[in-house]
Amino acid sequence: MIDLIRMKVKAGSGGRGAVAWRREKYYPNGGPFGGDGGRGGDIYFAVDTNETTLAKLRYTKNVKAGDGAPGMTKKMHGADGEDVILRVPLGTMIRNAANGDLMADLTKPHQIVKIAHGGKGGLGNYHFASGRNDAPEYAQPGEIGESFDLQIELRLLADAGLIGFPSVGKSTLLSVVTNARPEIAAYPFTTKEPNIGVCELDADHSFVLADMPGLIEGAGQGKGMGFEFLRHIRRCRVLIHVLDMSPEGKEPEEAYRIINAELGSYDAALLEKPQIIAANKMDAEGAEERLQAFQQAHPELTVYPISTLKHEGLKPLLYAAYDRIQEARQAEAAQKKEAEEIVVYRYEPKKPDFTIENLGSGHWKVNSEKVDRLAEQVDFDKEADTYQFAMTLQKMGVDRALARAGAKDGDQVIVGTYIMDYHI
Ligand SMILES: Nc1nc2c(ncn2[C@@H]2O[C@H](COP(=O)(O)OP(=O)(O)OP(=O)(O)O)[C@@H](O)[C@H]2O)c(=O)[nH]1
Ligand SMILES: [Mg+2]
Repeated sequence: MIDLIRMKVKAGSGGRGAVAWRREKYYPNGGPFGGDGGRGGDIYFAVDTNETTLAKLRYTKNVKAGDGAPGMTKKMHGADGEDVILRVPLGTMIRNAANGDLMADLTKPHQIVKIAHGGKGGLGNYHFASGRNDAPEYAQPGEIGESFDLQIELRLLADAGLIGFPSVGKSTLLSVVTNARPEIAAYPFTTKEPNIGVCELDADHSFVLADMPGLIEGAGQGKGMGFEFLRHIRRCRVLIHVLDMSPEGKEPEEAYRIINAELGSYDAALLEKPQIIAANKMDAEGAEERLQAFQQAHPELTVYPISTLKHEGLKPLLYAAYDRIQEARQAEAAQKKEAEEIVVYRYEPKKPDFTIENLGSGHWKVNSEKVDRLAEQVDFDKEADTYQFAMTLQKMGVDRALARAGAKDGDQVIVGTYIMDYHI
């Protein structure tokens, strides 16, 4: 079963800015004219509700988005790199394999997340022209695209999960009450990975149901791929425990006991989940006696006798499941609300509003969205405006940071798309 894969992703790098000169009839020795490099492509993950496994990505080991093209003459932008969108099933979790950090938890249909950001394109040389240097030979290189080693895990997001020994009729039940078409056969371990379907009781009542591969004794220690299956069960809100009442099946009381012992040995929290008992194959001869024996052994349990084959007894079982799912949904919502209410003050360490980049040969760049926005509003032809802007930068600590980084009197500082002279 494929539900845990690794892959490397690399966003595109930005294209290099161009060093070019204006050479036209009336400007034989025109100024710098090199355009900016294109942006590198991003890497996205998107939920595709038609997918139920990660199988399609199994052999995808390296994914790379397109690089931005270099800038061109006449201040023309290089083309942006192609983005890549990888489609994954609902319930996919994406982790940074280097440190285990959760980068995305895709729990909503149509959710899309950007995992690796493409690098910015470098600025062309026309940005670097200034009073002191009207022929800058310098253009910025493109930024390198982000790259990650990812661990991608699928945990099925089902409201209810069908559990039980092999061949008890879990997949048959799923096929009868949902749109899913799982494989069904008379031999054990027919289901190798969970199937998922939507059970629509009526226009307003529906839930997501998944069958699980059959569990056996020792599953809680990993036997019969037990770990793989139990991982999925963790995310179900409610469990429907299917028992085989036909004489061919394992004795129901024993089956019930073993499965619960395995759940508990894997993770005690699984035993806290609401469990509904479906006594299947009631059409078989001798089923009635087995049901009675089971009920006597477990008077505390409500048992729903069904025949999946004959479509009998299904409605009461499904409505009971629906009610428990609703209770679980409401409890989750209340818990979430409580968590939101508790967090009133959150400590946010203050980040500086800018960073300083040394471009070499006396050129510096101030990287800052805030400063870029301010610069947009400044009319650099007006001395008062320019002065005001310089004062703001000083107040923000940009001058100090430049001095600390080693800027010298007369160096050139790129702010947004403008060049300023640096004076101590
Ligand atoms: N008589 C009778 N047979 C049933 C009923 N439900 C399922 N079966 C039969 O039981 C066998 C196993 O059914 P599956 O649905 O594949 O069982 P499963 O629990 O999904 O089995 P695994 O995937 O191996 O864990 C098939 O031959 C079904 O036709 C029922 O209500 N009555
Ligand atoms: Mg099955």
